[in-house]
Amino acid sequence: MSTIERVDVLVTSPGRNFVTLKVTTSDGVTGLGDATLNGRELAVAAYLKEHIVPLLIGRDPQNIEDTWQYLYRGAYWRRGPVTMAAIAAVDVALWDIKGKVTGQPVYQLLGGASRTGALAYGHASGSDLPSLFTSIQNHLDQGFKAIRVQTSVPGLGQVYGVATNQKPGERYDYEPAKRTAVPTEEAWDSAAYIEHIPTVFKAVREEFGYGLPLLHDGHHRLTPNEAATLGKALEPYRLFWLEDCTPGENQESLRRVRSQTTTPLAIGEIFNTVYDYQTLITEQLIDYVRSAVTHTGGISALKKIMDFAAIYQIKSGFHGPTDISPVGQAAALHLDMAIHNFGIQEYMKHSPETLEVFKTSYTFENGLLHPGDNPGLGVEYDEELANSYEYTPAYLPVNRLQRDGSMHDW
Ligand code: EZ4
Ligand code: CO
Repeated sequence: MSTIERVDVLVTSPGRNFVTLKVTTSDGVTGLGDATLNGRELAVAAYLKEHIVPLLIGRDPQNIEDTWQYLYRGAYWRRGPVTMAAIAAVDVALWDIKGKVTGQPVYQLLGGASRTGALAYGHASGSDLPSLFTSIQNHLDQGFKAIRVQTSVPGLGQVYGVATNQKPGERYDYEPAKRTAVPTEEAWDSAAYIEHIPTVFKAVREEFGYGLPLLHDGHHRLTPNEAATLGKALEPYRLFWLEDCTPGENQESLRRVRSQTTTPLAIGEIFNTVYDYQTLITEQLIDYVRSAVTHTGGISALKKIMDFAAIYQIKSGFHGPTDISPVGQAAALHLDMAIHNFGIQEYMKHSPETLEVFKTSYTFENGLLHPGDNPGLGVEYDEELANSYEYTPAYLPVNRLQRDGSMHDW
């Protein structure tokens, strides 16, 4: 029997921080898993090193489900982003190994291809309408067939999702986690935002027409009633979805939004288990599951969430910002290929420096992502190059109300 012989927790920082788990079997097969938790990376690295790696040595790498249950139930302390990112990294690395051992790309092991590729959406942004239009056009020129739209809000400074450095032909390069000793601070005003966003979508529809799927991320800032107001105001512009319109800890609060607007709703990038979705799914309060494989316990767990969601006609829209490593993104793409209720996949291209450390086999053609057909996930990690990039602390920003400086959701 092949056993898990060695497990390495690899931290690198080619412009931004990534934590990768590398599992090596006694047969010399290696598997990779993503354990990156933006702004809290070393907590997951320590959880893995101190508490999980010792438990993996000697286990049978083939038994993915048993290992998942061993780490989830066996810890006694369940759930939470640190634990579930660590379990995800193990799960994904074992799927990578199973793919390599069987000579199959992971999506084949998950049931095979349900589609020719995963419809991807890119991130356009602008501080005003002309720069936003340039950014949208830039994405269309790169082949994107669906686009997320974020803009500045009059009277506010830097806000979530707006790249400051975008020129025609350049890669959208918005990284909210800044390499500062303490988080940067942004100012917020929900009323100004709710007033402004519908005017932006009106202008974008007038310029680009109604055929282009458009998305928007509210980034957890509104109350249920404010979110309902925004959803209604956006109905004429037929969004593909409105994401994270309100924080999701209280699942029941989505009832108010859902009952008041037909704008499709997506949520879940900070959720970590199926229980975070239970009410949202069974009451059909959302249309799209936003989880990342990396933050939801891996391929095994997210596949189960999607099978549960399928019963309620809810689709996937997995999280794919650049703080999900290429390993995490590849894992999402294999799941995207296999599940029936795929919706869309977020895609922010990683920097050239990142893609030198992580050699990927996935492709982006005609608006669709494909994971490639290499055995396993199709990602290789250049450890020597990775070691030349030292970990640099970075924090996501915090948000304060412009009016009086109260802390608000970022
Ligand atoms: O702010 O991943 O939809 N995407 C997002 C992301 C998150 C970052 C946080 O690390 O909301 O840009
Ligand atoms: Co989001």
